[in-house]
Parts: sequence; structure tokens; C-alpha cells
Amino acid sequence: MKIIPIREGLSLKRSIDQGTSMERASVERILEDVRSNGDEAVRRYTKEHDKIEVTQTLVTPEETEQAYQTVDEDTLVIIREAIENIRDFHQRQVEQSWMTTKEDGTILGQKVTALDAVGVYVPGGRAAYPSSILMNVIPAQVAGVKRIVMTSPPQKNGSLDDIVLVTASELGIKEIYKIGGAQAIGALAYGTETIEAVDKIVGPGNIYVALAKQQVFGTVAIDMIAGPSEVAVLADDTANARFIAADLLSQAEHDPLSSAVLVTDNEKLAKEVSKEVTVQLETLPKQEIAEASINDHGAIYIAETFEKAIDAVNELAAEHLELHVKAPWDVLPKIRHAGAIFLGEYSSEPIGDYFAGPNHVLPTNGTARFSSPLSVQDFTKKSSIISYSKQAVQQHGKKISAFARLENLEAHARAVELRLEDDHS
Ligand code: HSO
Ligand code: ZN
Repeated sequence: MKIIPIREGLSLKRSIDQGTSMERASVERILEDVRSNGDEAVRRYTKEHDKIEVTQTLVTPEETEQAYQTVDEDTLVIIREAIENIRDFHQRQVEQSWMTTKEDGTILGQKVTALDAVGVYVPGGRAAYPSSILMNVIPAQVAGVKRIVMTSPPQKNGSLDDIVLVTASELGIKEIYKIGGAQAIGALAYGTETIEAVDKIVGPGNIYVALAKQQVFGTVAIDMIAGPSEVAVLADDTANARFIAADLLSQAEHDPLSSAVLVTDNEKLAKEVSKEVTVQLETLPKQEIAEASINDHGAIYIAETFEKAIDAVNELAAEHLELHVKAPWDVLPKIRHAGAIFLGEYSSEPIGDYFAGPNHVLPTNGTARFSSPLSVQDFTKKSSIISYSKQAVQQHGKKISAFARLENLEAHARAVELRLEDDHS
């Protein structure tokens, strides 16, 4: 791994793939087609892109039952325990509606309501991570979303990955469609003869899915557009080089574009980690991907002081930040920007990917400066509550109508003044 003195600056590559103009145009055409031609268009694109003719897109209970035959009991036990942890964590995020009453009888408040319908996109092939299904579905369920729909592109055998079907079933998801790509996003956003439109679409996908989500935004809500995985490690002289190397590689193996970075004030550790990464890379099944990521986007930054190392990780605003330091809880208050913060050398990043409970859908690309992990709040919205009594209007009505006339809005003014009259006639 490259070892770079921090005073030469951090190489921050901040970009979201906007697709080529051809890709954008093709997505626009597909969405328009699905909007006007519904199921027929979806079927046509499934045939064209997924090379498969699906007569019924809705997954049947028999398909799910068959999928269970291929998944062993131990796997189910692990998935169930993860579900429990994730549910438990997200339950703590639930926000209550609230009301406040004033002496004059005014009641003000905020009413929290779950979205009616949410679509969860699950990518096809090897990117169909069951853990991501849990992370997208559970907060919606905890929020109280009644209709949660899943879509995923069909495999060559005409069905979906067994583990995808089993995970969905463990969560109680029954409405699953074997459609993918931009056509699936179009179907979810606009609705077809067989698929009712949803209010929000979440979940990762390839460039076509990401562009389609951007284009339907406004008709429906979408989650953030996730970039490649990132991990930053902040370490001092107490850190374990083997642990750090392993955690850097755990994110590097996601994507050649993933970034894994160590920031430390200790040169000896830097050299050890660099060596360890090379050693551990050798036996990784995804060596090629991880190596590309480490070479092109990985770095070990050496800071002159530990304080400067902290500044650097704040500037990185990484998706995941690990604190491999003597007193991680003392460092925590100084961390301002990171999607998820892992404290101490035993808090390895994959623990958060699968099991601990917090969401693994996190802000990437420096967006941790202003955004948060996916949460229950992403599946609710709020309505303001205003209830004024006669007494309160009498007390404040004149001020309100005066304000309205300040804006030259006479009908506003009169609407309030009407309430100042004594009777109802
Ligand atoms: N680390 C990834 C999530 C993931 N890891 C899924 C394994 N499976 C996103 O930050
Ligand atoms: Zn991961």
C-alpha cells in the first residue's frame, strides 16, 4: 500500500457515477415505455435484458418453499438472530407524535405517519446480498409501512436466488416481483396493471437502476444513491497491524472502486500494515478486486501528530470509520464526520455489515458531512398539527390579519377577521 505523508494532502475522489448520455437516454426511454405500456413493456425489457421470458412476475409460495429446501438450518438461525438485532436497534429510532398545549387552549403538534407503500430493489447475481435486504426492509417494517414490495431481476432459471427468497420470507415479505433494471423502477414508480405504484424506492442497484431512481425522484421518494464502499481506520501505536489490514481488505473486496484508508501518526505501524495487506491479499478469493481497490483507492497517511490524524479522518468523512486507538471513547467526541464509527480493535467493520444492529446503508462519497445512515425516519413523514381556540384567535387575530395585509393578501386577512365577529351568522 502507498504510504503518503499527510501534508501532501488527502486524495479525495468525490464523484457519483452519472452514467453516460447514452445510458441516461436509454433509461429515460425505458421509463417512458413502462409508464405508457405497463406490464407489456416490463415483459419486453425483461426478455431483452435478462434474456428470459417470465409469464408471471410475482413469486409464488411454491418457489419460496423450494428455496427453503436448499438453505440449511444453521444459516436460518444466523439470519434470524441478525434480524432480531437489527429490529431491536431500529426500534429505538421510532419517533412519537407529540402535542403541546398552551393556556389559551391552543394545541400544536407533530404527527408521525409511516409511508403507505415502499419498494425495495434487490440487485441480481452476486450482488444480491441478503444482509442488504434486512437493512432496507427492517426499518420500513419498524416504521409501520404496511405494503413492502420487493423486486429483483430473474436468474437464468426464471426464479430468484434461493437465499433472496428465504430472507424475504423470514421478514414476512410476500409481494416479490421477478423484474429488475430500469423497468422495475418504472413499474414501482408509475404502477402497471399488476403492480401497484409505491411511494418510495430504496435499495442498491447497477448504473441503470441508479439513473432510473434519479429520474423517477419527485414522482416517488428515493433513498440516497450509494457509492462504492469506504473504510477509514484511525490508529495509534497501540494498534494491531493484522487486524487493520484485514478490515481494510474487507471493504476493498467489495469493488475495485472501494476505498480503504489508514490514517496514523505511527510510521512503524504504517509499514507493518502495508506489509500485512500484501500478505493477506495473497490468499483472498477476491484478490483481484481487492488489489485493484487497494492500489487505486487505498492509502496509508502518516500524520505528524495524532490531532492532525483526527482532522484527516474528519475531512475524509468516510462511510465507515474504525478507531484503533488506546482510548477510543476519548477520541469519539472529536469525530464529526463518519457514517458509522467502530470503537476499539474488536469492532471489526463486517460486524456492522451483518449483525450488530445498526444499518449498513450509510452515506458514502463524503456525504457523511450532511447525511445519516438509513433509518426508521426514512420511512415516515410528519404532519404539523394546529388547533386554535376561539379565545386564542380573539387574542391574536388582529396581528395575523395585519401580517396578511403586509403581504397584500386581503383574503387571508378577512378569513381570520371573520372569526373575530361574535356570532356564526
Ligand atoms: N459494507 C457494505 C455492505 C455489505 N457488506 C453488504 C457486506 N454485505 C456497505 O457499506
Ligand atoms: Zn461490507
